[in-house]
Amino acid sequence: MGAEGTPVGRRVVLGMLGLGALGVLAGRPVANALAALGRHVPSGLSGVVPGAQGFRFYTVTDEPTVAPGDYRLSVTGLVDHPGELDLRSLAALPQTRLVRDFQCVTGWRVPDVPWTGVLLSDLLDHVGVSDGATAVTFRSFDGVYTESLTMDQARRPDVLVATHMLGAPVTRAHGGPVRLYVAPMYGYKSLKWLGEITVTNHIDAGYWELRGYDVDAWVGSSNGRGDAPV
Ligand SMILES: Nc1nc2c(c(=O)[nH]1)N[C@H]1C(S)=C(S)[C@@H](COP(=O)(O)O)O[C@H]1N2
Ligand SMILES: [Mo]
Repeated sequence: MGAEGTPVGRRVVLGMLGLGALGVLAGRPVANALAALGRHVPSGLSGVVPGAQGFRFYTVTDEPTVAPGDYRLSVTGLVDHPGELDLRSLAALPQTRLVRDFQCVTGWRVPDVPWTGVLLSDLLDHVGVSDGATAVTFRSFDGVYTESLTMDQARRPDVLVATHMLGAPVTRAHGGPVRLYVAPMYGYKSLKWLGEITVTNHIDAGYWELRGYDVDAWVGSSNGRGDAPV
């Protein structure tokens, strides 16, 4: 599979649900696992309903919410100036616009998506990265989803802390008010509901990577897929 616009197959959806269930079963009594699976089924099914512009909405938790005025992005770890950035502080940093495809590892791809926000590299310069830092870890304010990038990947000119996509503020369903957009990698790297950035000296395998996906998630050369690069 893998052509543009290919619907997510039943096998893939069941496969993803299965992976989620396995992760839960590994650590908890079966009754809890079944309850958890029940909670996750609606998210899995909503993932096969086409969203705006060809996106599908994916989440492994209930969608978290925060009022824009209460939003804070915490930046910690190996940085010179740890602290919290609100939406106003993010808007005051240099803004970058990218128009690039979005490709999910399950097969769907949305062409030519406009994204705007702060280059992660500019944000890292703003807080100052300490000597010895080699990686960056991200956590969503849903508290569950995590991702990471090497410092070289994080410094790329196509990795964005996005406040806008599709010409409007990032919606709650798409991870608003702030999400990551890692253009050259599969969608699971583009963490939604970004709450915390930690500069570190090691790679932390992310949510889906602990469940079998490649940590280096390049579109076209990872996860055994033959997609065209983004
Ligand atoms: N917090 C969080 N971020 C996430 C996910 C998630 O479940 N939770 N799913 C990822 C996956 S697998 C994809 S393909 C994209 C989907 O983005 P969308 O829901 O805006 O289409 O979000 C990524 N970021
Ligand atoms: Mo995905």
